[in-house]
Amino acid sequence: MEEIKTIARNISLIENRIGEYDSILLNTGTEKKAATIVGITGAPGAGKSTIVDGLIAEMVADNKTVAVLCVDPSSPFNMGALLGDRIRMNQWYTNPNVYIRSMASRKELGGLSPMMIEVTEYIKYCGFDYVIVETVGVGQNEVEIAGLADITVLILVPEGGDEIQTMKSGIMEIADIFVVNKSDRPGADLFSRNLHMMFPPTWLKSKGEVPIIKTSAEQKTGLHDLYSAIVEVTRSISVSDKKYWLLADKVYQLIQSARMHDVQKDALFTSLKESFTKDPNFNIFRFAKTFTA
Ligand SMILES: Nc1nc2c(ncn2[C@@H]2O[C@H](COP(=O)(O)OP(=O)(O)OP(=O)(O)O)[C@@H](O)[C@H]2O)c(=O)[nH]1
Ligand SMILES: [Mg+2]
Repeated sequence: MEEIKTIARNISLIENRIGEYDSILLNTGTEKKAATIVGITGAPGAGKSTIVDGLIAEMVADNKTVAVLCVDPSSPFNMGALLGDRIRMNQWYTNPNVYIRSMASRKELGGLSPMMIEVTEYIKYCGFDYVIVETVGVGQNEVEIAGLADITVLILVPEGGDEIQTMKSGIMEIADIFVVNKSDRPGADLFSRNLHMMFPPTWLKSKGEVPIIKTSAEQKTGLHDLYSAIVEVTRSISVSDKKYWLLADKVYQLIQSARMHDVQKDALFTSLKESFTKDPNFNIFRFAKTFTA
């Protein structure tokens, strides 16, 4: 494993797009062993961080090294959640086999920030056995995480009946493992059965049986089963076209963010306001052209 200090420093360079971040990224992956990337996604509060904490314990007990990337809530109202994560994963901060990094979520382009892809790709080749990426499943995030992760775990809760009714089929299709967390609450069995009945038959034919694991992250039950399922699924991963589409989408975003690096919305606002108020013949198309000429 690379030195934690070096990893932390390089991630900061990538996050802030400074120093030799470009060459760090361009040299990523050459002749190095890749970690298995496990994406953990699900609705806010489903128990993702508590599950990650339990998974770290399973991995460490199995003599594996693990890095965790979680996205800091961008809203100040969510600082409680962030502090909660810090406390939840507290015991691991001093463990030499574990590296936890929270990252600010910058969503200029919607969905996962390009920076998240960059950091994930970088850390994948730092010598860890596993990299766990926790993202809140809102909008497109779940689908995007599948483009990054080798294995995607979708965390649901027994009260999520309405949620599966309205779940976009894309989200179900990207999950390699379903978790029904908070199964200490009533309705977990019924929910799991209903969930299973919702799997599209065509999909089961192509993917085979998809594991549904019941956990109570809080009571620490089912976590060993979840880890075993992750190990099992990792053995049989096959890369599908869906993954290449998602990756192509990522590349598109990377190109977009590289080409747009000198265009900032705040600056656009100021400059537009000025032109608009000064120029009686203001024309939005001519204004836009001054940026693309
Ligand atoms: N009853 C019960 N509560 C749980 C369980 N797992 C987590 N919780 C609680 O659910 C709340 C949210 O847990 P988190 O692990 O922070 O959930 P999260 O999905 O990471 O939340 P965000 O990152 O904010 O989206 C906390 O109060 C946990 O203690 C469980 O298995 N059973
Ligand atoms: Mg969390």
